Amino acid sequence: MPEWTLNVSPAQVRVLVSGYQSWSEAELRPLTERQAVPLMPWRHQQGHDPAFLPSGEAGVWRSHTLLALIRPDGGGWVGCALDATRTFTHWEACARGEQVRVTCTLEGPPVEVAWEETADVIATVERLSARLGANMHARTPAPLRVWCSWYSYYRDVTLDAVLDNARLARELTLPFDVFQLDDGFQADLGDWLEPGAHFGGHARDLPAPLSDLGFTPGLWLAPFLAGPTSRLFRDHPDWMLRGEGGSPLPVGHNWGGPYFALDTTRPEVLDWLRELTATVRGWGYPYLKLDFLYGAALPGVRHNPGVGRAQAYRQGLQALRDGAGEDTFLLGCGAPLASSIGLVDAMRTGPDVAPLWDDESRRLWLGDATGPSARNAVHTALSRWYQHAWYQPDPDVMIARRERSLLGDEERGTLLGLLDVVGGLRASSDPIALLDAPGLDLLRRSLEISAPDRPVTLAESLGGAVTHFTRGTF
Ligand code: 9PG
Repeated sequence: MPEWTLNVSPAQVRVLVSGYQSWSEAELRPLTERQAVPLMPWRHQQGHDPAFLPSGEAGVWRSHTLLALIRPDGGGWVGCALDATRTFTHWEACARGEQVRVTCTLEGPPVEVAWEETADVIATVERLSARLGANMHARTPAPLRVWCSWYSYYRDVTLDAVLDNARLARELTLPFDVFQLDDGFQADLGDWLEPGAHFGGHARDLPAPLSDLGFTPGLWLAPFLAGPTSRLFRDHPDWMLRGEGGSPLPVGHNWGGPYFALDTTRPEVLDWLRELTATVRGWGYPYLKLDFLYGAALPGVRHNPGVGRAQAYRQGLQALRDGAGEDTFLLGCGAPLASSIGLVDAMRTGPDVAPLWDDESRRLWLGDATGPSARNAVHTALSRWYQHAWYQPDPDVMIARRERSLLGDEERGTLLGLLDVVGGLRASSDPIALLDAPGLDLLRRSLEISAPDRPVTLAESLGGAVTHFTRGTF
């Protein structure tokens, strides 16, 4: 375990940390503060790495893959894994009197790790992050503009609602590339190929009319999950990741109950995953949002115990990529970040946006900034700006509507400004018929991709405001 002792007063230092998956918190904070640990134990699986939770002690900060310490003059130290395919890299910075101790622990086979002292932390973070991306052959495609059904229709989505929005978008010449159907179309969690009763159709019937309207059809899947009432779970209980006692391990609580994950060390599971993405690709979906991917990376008992968590995850994702083909655009979500480089085109880099700015009671009192809010989404995505070298970042949707939203005008403006800084994928979920003229104008502005066709550094995009961010005032 590499370890470094730095002769710097902890009170002088801010620390840049990132949780391992899309929804986990990432932030830049004074080292002497306390990294929050969610009070609700079930959030430890859904938003964090249960094998590497924050310690909860003041002056101790944990981070996955990359960690940076910044002095007031902008100099400091940066550590970064330079490969991350089969290994999780765990960093810890710890205040010790007038020194700081940093340790790096690998969960998985050895990988090359960089550690540098630098006069310019931001530039060094960018450079090391780019090396990691290059080692893993990051995909950095052109940004897409996506309409997604989730943040207004949620699970009540219908085939007609998506088509009505697509028709209106065409009529108003809104510049979307993709129309993406989210959660709510399927018979059950895991039974993706059969329609749910209320959806009013079958997901395979959507691509033709969407393509006729000139949009690329997109589909949401949580391909590593199975609900307890699903046919997938009933037919293949032996395919599930297990707990120490031998029964299927619940890997989270959503959809009204616990849910389970597939064990991606089983060859028959990999076959199923390949077949799944090949099937939906065959229905006419060249854009897939692959969600809740963390399920395959959790600690648990696997069929092949010789395959570690990071490696099990990666081979599951590889199977999804193989089935989908190279020409399908894959967006990862709820996914281990560094372990996905090279296999996904884009990645959600924060928790969900919601039509409200902040959920303070959950964030501050319950220690959980992984819940849906505009603040959590943009704050976390911004704190991962350097990951643009790994994939196209997805900071989640803009909310332009005034109706059915608690966001004020200023908050909508701030959300748009920060989404613009993060760059990457542009998305909206507003029911288009709900938008008045200023709302439509705001939506059009949010779909303008102002970022140049090369990655932008934080310093470039924020200009003078970079000190505001690095001082941790946001
Ligand atoms: C569909 C949604 C949308 C959304 C995704 C994801 O921790 N949680 O319980 C949790 C539940 C849902 C969630 C994120 C976290 O949202 O990010 O865009 O696709 O699933 O169910």
